[in-house]
Amino acid sequence: GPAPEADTEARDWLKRYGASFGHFINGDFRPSTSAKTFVTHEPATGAQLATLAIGSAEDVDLAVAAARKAQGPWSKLSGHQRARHLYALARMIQRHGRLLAVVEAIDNGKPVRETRDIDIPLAARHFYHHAGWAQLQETEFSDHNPVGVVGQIIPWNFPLLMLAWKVAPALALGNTVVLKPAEFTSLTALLFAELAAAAGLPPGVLNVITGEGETGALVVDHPGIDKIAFTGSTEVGRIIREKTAGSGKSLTLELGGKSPFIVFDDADIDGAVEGVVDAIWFNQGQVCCAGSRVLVQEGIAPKFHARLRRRMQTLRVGHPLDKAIDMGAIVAPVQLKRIEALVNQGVSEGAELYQSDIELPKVGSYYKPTLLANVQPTSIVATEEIFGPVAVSMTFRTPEEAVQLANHTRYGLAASVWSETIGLALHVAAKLQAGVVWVNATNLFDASAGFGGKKESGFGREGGKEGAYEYLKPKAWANLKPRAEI
Ligand code: TXE
Repeated sequence: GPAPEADTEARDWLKRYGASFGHFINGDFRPSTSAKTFVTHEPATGAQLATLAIGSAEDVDLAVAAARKAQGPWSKLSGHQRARHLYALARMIQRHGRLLAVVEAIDNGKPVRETRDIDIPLAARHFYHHAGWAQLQETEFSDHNPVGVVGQIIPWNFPLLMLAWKVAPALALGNTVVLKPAEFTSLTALLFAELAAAAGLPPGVLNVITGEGETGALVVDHPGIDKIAFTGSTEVGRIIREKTAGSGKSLTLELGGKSPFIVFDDADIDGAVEGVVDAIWFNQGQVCCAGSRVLVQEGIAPKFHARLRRRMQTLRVGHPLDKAIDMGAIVAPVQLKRIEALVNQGVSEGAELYQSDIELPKVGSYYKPTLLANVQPTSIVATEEIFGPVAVSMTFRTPEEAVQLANHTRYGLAASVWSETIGLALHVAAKLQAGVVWVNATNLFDASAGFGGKKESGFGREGGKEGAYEYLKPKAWANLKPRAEI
């Protein structure tokens, strides 16, 4: 069952704030200038978890002003000095890893085993990695300046990890931040802000404004912000792109996906089945690069589906703090309803529905591991991001047909290719329209590898040197006399 002492540590942290939070501005928590609040719930039980402030225009003004004031001195620190701050943040995440993991699991509904082993360590790693880029500021980026004050808007599927992906490179390269976490999952951002202050991060370098989409829009529209970095739905990404066009603000977008997972006849079948488990049932399928479209070569299809369905039966769904579970709760009832509606529509369009026979917990937002087989490429479940534990599968005959099916989407975030013939896998990988292609693997991330999309999955990269450049502006130094001759 749920781990009781871990639960107590998290509850004590919430109690310290009376389960009611203001914004984090200029190094301190302060109440909102407006009286408007919203309530965040525990996906596992539906119980009320905390009351959060809705950021007003005035709150955003204050945060931007604090970030602006801090940006000059922050950017004038040596790369080495900024690196020390990033190392301190990384160590803080590690030292409080258990508390962060439990708060994240309670707030988001994802298994604590995953937050403990994946979300939190990867977040720490991201700060360590970017401390390295800060160290190299003077040598690698001498002809670049920081962008300035950055507005960062993040989603709820990997709350602390998405914070790390955005905050670490921004701070490393001399920018300051106004962060707007997702309304379903603001708690680890607030806890991180508390830890950052304790680690000695100068006031104003990182500000956290909570709220819903309207608060996000206030950040996007604020004239004192030089860049917006957004991860979230394609719809909101489109609005932000339109709003920032012609505003002088820089922009990076990481949006939805409908990533193909291609299994050839000669694939290691057990490896590929485990791959699907990771691709679509990890984090309840709420993963932007989830391998949600399983494309299987005809010859292997019956055997592959049989094994996949058998494996599905063994997945355990339950309370996020229960370390024996494979899947936790869906982030919110509204997302659960969206998943149910899409699956029903898929079935009405002719898909074969397979779900495991397990019983779900009686309360809370849970959904069974699901497979929709024999899906038509034009069916809504083959084209729309479901963002839940639902794999859709189709078959193909030739590699050319696999490539065609795989690229038949408006998205282009990730892809996964499974074959024991490496020449075939690489040949196909080269033709896939995706920002990242995994061969005989899936969902692999590293702070040093730039992650991002093609097509309507967005633009810009997070992680690695490409990601560092997203937080810099090049500056050419004209030290040559203009010359007319060619
Ligand atoms: O996303 P939103 P939602 C997809 C996924 C999911 C769907 C809806 O398919 O089912 O989006 O999720 C803020 N101006 N992804 O509704 O609304 C919002 O407060 C500025 C994929 O939660 O895009 C939150 O902080 N900001 C995705 C953030 O944007 C606005 C992860 C994301 O919320 C805003 C999440 C506005 N007008 C959902 N409106 C991925 N790529 O990983 C909202 N926000």
